Amino acid sequence: MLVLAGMALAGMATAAGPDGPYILRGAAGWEAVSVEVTADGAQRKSQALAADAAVVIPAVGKVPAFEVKLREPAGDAPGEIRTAANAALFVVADTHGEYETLVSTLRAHKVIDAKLRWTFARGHLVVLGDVFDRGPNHLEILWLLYKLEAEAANAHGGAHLLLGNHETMVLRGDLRYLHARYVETAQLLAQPTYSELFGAQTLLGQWLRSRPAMLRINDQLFLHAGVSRALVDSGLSLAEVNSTVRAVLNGTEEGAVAELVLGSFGPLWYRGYFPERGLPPTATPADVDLALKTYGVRRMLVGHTIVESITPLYDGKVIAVQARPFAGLLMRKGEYWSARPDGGKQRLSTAR
Ligand SMILES: [Mn+2]
Repeated sequence: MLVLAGMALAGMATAAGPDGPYILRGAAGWEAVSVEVTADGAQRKSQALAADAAVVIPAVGKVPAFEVKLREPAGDAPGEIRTAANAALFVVADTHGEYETLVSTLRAHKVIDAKLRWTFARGHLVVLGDVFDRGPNHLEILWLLYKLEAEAANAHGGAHLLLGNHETMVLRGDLRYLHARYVETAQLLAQPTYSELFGAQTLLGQWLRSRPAMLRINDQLFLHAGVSRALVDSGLSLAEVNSTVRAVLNGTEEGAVAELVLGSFGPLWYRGYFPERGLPPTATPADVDLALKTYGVRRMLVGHTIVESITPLYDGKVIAVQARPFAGLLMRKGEYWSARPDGGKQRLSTAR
C-alpha cells in the first residue's frame, strides 16, 4: 500500500507538489528526502549528506529559494536571556504555515532582507509557536527560522522559536490539523505518519525538541498561550516547565505534572485572558500580577488566541499578539508597534 502510494497519487487530480527536504538519520549519517515532481509524477528523492552540508529550500510564490547549512544537534535552548537594554524585539505568533505572509512582514520591518538574510543586527526575533498546521508551508518557515537562528547569533542578536500546542501535537502524532499537502508527503515518502519526519532522530525534530515553551527576555515573558493560576500554584519554575515539555516530547515523562504542563491550563493551551474563549475561571488581575511576580517579569506576550489586532490586556501586563489580519509586534526604544505585512505600523498607546 505505502509502496504504491506514490504511483497512485501521480495519477490523481490533486497535484502532489514538491516538498522537502526532510533530513533524516540514515545508516551512514544524514539523508535528505524530498518529494520531487517529474513528468512521471511525484516521487521520493533521497540523497546522503555530509554533517555540514547545505541544503536548498525551494522558492514559494515570490519568496526566493535559500540555502541552509546543517549544524550539529542543538543543545537545549535557554529559558532566559538578557539583551542590551536598547535591543529591538520583533514578535510573531501562530504563523500556521503562512510562510509568504511571515516573510513579507519580516522583510517590511527589516528583520530580514529580500534574500531572507538577517538584517536585524542585535535585535531579537521571537516566534511564539504554532508554526505547524492549517497552512501549506510550515516546513519552509522552520527552515527559515533554523537559518536565522545562526545568522542572528553571528550578529549578536537572536532568533527564538518557542513551542506552541501545534508543535507538541505534530511531534506526538496528533495530525488532525495537518495541511493536505503534508498528508501526501508522508505517503510519498513511505512514512507511517507525517510525525515520523519530525522524529527525535531527524534534524528538525531534534531541533524542535530543544526549543523552550517559555522564554524570559530581560523583564518580559514570552510563551504561546498564557500562565494560569494552576501553573503558578504548581510551583514549577520556568526551567522546570521547559524541561517537562522536553521530557514529554522525548517520551520520558508522564503523570500529573506532565498533564498540567501539556493540558488546558498549561502554557501551551491556556485561554484564561480571553473570557469569551477560555474555560473558566478567567484570570483575574490578581492572578496576572501573581504570574508576573512568580516568573520575575513585568509583562507577558502570548499568541494562541486570535484577536482582531495586537491588544494590550490587563493594563498592558499581557499583550495578545496573534492578530488576524496578521501583524507582528515591534518593540523599539520603549515603544510598541503593531507591524503589518505591507510595512505599515501603528503605535500601541496602552502598553505600559
Ligand atoms: Mn495555539
